[in-house]
Order: sequence, then C-alpha cells, then structure tokens
Amino acid sequence: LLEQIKEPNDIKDISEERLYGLANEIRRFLIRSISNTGGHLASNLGAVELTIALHRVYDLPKDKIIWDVGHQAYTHKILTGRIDEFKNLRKEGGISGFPRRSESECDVYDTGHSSTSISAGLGYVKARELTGQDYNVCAVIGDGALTGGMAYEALNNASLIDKNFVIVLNDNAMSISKSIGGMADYLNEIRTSAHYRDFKEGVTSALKSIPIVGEQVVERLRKTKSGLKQLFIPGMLFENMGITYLGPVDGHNIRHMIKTLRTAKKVQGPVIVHVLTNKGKGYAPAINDPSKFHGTSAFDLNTGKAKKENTGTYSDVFSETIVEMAAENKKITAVTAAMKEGTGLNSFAKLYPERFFDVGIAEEHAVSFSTALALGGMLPVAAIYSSFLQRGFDQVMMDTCMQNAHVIFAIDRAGFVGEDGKSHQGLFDLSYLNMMPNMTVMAPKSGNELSQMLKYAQKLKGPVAIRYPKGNASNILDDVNSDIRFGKAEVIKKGKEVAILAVGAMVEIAMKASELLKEDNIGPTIVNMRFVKPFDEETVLSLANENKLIVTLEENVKNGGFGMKVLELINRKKINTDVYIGAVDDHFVTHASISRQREMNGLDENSIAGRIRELMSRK
Ligand SMILES: Cc1ncc(C[n+]2csc(CCOP(=O)(O)OP(=O)(O)O)c2C)c(N)n1
Repeated sequence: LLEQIKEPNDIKDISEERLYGLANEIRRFLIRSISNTGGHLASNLGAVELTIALHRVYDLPKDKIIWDVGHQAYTHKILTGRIDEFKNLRKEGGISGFPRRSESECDVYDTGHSSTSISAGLGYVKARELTGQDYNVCAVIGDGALTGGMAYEALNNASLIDKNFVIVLNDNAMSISKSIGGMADYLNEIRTSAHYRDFKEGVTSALKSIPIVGEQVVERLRKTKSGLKQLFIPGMLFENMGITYLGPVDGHNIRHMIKTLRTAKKVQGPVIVHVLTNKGKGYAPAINDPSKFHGTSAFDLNTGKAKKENTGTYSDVFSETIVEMAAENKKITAVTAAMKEGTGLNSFAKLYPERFFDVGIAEEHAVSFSTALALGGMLPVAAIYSSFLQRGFDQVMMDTCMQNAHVIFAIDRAGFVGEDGKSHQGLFDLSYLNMMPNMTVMAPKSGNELSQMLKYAQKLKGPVAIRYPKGNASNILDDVNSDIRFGKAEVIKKGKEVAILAVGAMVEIAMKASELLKEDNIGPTIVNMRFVKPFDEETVLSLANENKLIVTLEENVKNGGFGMKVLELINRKKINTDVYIGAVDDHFVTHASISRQREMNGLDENSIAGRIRELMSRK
C-alpha cells in the first residue's frame, strides 16, 4: 500500500478497511528507517493512525495542518510523497526532522519549539477570513506541548473566534518524560472516565428509569464533585472557555477518528478533538521506554540498544556534579522545563525529589520560578538547553537580572547541535546574555572545567550562566587545570604574533589549529577565555598590544557575541592590531553533523588554520 502513496491525497484512493494495513506498513517502515538514521521514534509511532485520519479528512496542500513541535510529523511527510527521502532524514542536504515550508507545500508552519501550533492555526484562520479564501485549518498539539504557556494564550484567544478551527489534542500522557501538572491530571481524569463511559451511561439510564430518582437526581449528580461531573461532561474546562470539546477518541481507531474529525469540521467556532494515543505503539522497546525512544540515535532493531552509546557527555558531567553539590549544599534546587533526561537531572530527581522541579515545557515560568526560589533563600540551578532558554529571554532579563537573583543557568546544547537543525542550534545565547546587566557568563573548555565552574558559581552573587556543548566532554588539559578567578582568562600556551581567544569548546579546536600551523612556523598564543561576561579585558588588551593578529573563536552568532566585544574594546583603546572574529554569520544553521556544521561555518581547525595562514601572509 505504501507504494501507492506518491503524492498528497493518494491516501484517499485506499479503501477505509485497508487503512489499518497501511498504518502497519508505515509503522514497520518508521521503525526500520529510524533504526538506521536516528530520529524521533516513539512520538511518530503513536501518531500514525491520527495522521492517516487527518489526511483522509483534509485536502492538502489546500487545507492547513499545523504540527506542534513538529517532531511527530514523519507520517505526514510519508503521506505527502517524501518516503524516499527518509534515508537522508536529518542529514546534510536531506529532509528535516521537522516540518519545513521549503520542503513541501504541505508543511505550512516551520516548527521545532513547542506550543506554537494553536497560535499559528489562529493566524491562518484570520488570514483566511481577511483574504477571502476557503480552506480548513487544523492544529495538532500534544499533551506535553499543552503544558507550555503559549498554548493557553492561544486558547484564550481562540475562544473569541466564530469560524471553524480544529485543534487536535494528541494525548499520550507523555511529554518526553511523563506529562505533569494540573492539565495532565485533568486530561487523565477525562481518560479514566472514558473507560467508565459505558458504565456511566448504564447507570444514568438506570437512575432515570427509577421513578423516585429520575431526572432531578441525575442533574444533581452532574453538579457534584468535579470527577463525577467529568463523567457526564468530558472536556468541560474547554467547553466553559467557549471551545467545543469532542472526545475522547481512540487515537488508533481510524474510522472513529475520521468520523469525529468530519463532525469537528462542521463546528462554527473553535473545537478540540481529544485523541488518546500510545507513545511508541508497535515497537516494544519504545512502549517500555518511551522517553528513551522520544529522540534516538541509530539503534539495533532487535534489542532496541543504541548502536553507539553516548556516555561521558557534558550533560553527564553536569549530572554527576549537581548531585555532588546537592549533597553538601542543601540549598541547591534543580529546575527543568520538561527535559529531565536530556539535561541529566535524572539522578538528582531520584535522590532529591523534594528539591527537584519539572515545570513542564515552560521555560519562561521556569526562569521566574527559579528567580523567586533564589529570592526566597534557595540556590536554584535551572538546566535549560540554549535554544529553549530563548523562550525565557524576558524573564532572565527582567526577573533574574533586574533583581540580581542568584540563579545558576546550566545551559546545555550551546553551540552546534547537529541533526535537529535550525530550531535547536544553541548559537544565540552568548549574544542575548551579553546584553544583560548583572549577568555572569562562563564557558568551560572541558568536562572537568564544567564541574569546576558549577561549584565555583555557588560562591558568586547574582545570575550566573554556564554554557556548554552537546556531546562528549573534552578532557583537554585536565591535568593542568588552573583555579578559576572571577572574570579571568586562562592562558594555555604562550606564542607570538597571533593570539587566539577561544570560548568553551573552541579551545580544543584552537589547539588543533595551532598544531596545523606549526608547519607554517606560526605559533599562536592560545587563551581559554572562561568568562565571556565580564571578560578579561586586561589579558586581551596586553595580547592586542603584543600581537599582529587577534582571533576570537566562539560557537555563537557574530552579532552581539564575544568577538564583537573584543573588537569594540580594541577599537575603543585605539590599539593597532587586526581582529578576526570566528563566529557564525547572520543565518540559521540547518541540519547536518556537528563537524560539518563547524566546517560550513569556518569553525573547524582546518578553516581556522587556513584563515590565520592567509591573514598572516598579508602582513
Ligand atoms: C520550547 C521547547 N522546549 C522543549 C522542547 C523539547 N521537546 C520536544 S518534544 C517535547 C515533548 C512534547 O510532548 P508532546 O507534545 O506530548 O508530544 P509527544 O512527543 O508526546 O507526542 C519536548 C519537551 C521543545 N521542542 N521546545
């Protein structure tokens, strides 16, 4: 059946009975394909039948289906004619792991960050009205994504519209870890009561049929405890907001979903279709451990074991250090925005559950919450990926920095992140943190130094950000690690004529570049900056005076980054030396391996050595 799907809407030629066979084929394909390339497996396995139903009911590309986060849109890609591209999923030049408008007319909103789909859907609804067009709009959002504040802002707004807008709530009770919080409980209540629906219907009619009980008692029962009320009117929270609620629907029953979606399409106004799915469906290892298979590297099909175990990462170092710190310092609290596994807070959560907070996909809230934890006498460590902390920009600035609260931001995945591509690169944090008064920004050159910095950050005052990259922790110079002093850089190697000022992971690259330059008789000074804010102006100025060329290296965009600060300083002090800023130009970096991303942005050792060679030959 899969072979019949060459382009959008081909699915409409397959009879309804055979759609279940198609679902099985898609599932088998996804498991096999992702076992080779890596990708988001569990979420996609859960959404196969839902996507089939959507493609059956909607006409693409005319109608707009908007996927929240977008990591679960693999079946959508298959059904819109992209199956052959899966061998290059998330690889350089291949298709993205998320919807991309540049890839297909059927992808109508580029995503990657959570909780945007309802806002985007509403935008399309209004544009439809204003341009006098005629198409359907459907936003698909997971229960995890529904923990994000933006989704509520959009729901609040959605209540006001009087035209059709379908929101499909794909509820698998899982974010990456288990979905948590009041909304998760509420959805769970609906789910559980759905199991009792038949029983309830039986009881209701039985009660009604008793002459002395009758309608009045049934009505009173409806108004009692919320749990019981839920038995009668599921989704009343949404209903009370003015959003029609349909469901819950079995998210693996295609026929039932098609019927419900067709009904939903007819509602004048916003409507939520609540669909219950199983994350990882069809692959036992993913069902047993949906968190591990949320996003996975290539794995062995039979065992589910990763082909290459990822150990010794910076996240592992963070994980061990924070546990060690918490044992000694009872004020340490750890905060994550739904990324317990990714950031390495699993052990902390087990050992210190009362000091661990998973706040859901809610980075803004995580930052304000951490700020007040600090003001209230605790020492919060907010572990957030660089790209997701962008969500909390205003809160870091206005809550943490303005109040000079002692929050430690452990910023993981800073720099290139590889396969997740554009939406996940950690290439902006140095710029957005640089501008914030009171903020201290550090970047370690190695795993050992990350550990040192985290411990050191405890002694500081005010907000402290430590940014470190994805992947294996470097162990360079672990034997000669000097003590950290506030705002001071570490000179690693004294050379002449050229000085390389490197931030974090770039120190190792600078050392490799320096090896390559030996044959040209160029022996640069190499500095591990350690601090980007405040940075070691004294060391930089003396090096600028002594050298013909200053090279700054950072895995961050050039605009507002470290290099620009160095250039401004040298310019302000009117020192006559050349400055080359090694940083990412003004663009979004698309998916490829991290090493290729470095090469394409001139930040690998060969490019850097080449650039230094060229600049020095002109002197
Ligand atoms: C702003 C932001 N924070 C964190 C993430 C990381 N993330 C990707 S998917 C996901 C869980 C989404 O859960 P849900 O919406 O229920 O989808 P499911 O995978 O369960 O289908 C998280 C936390 C993100 N993409 N965006």
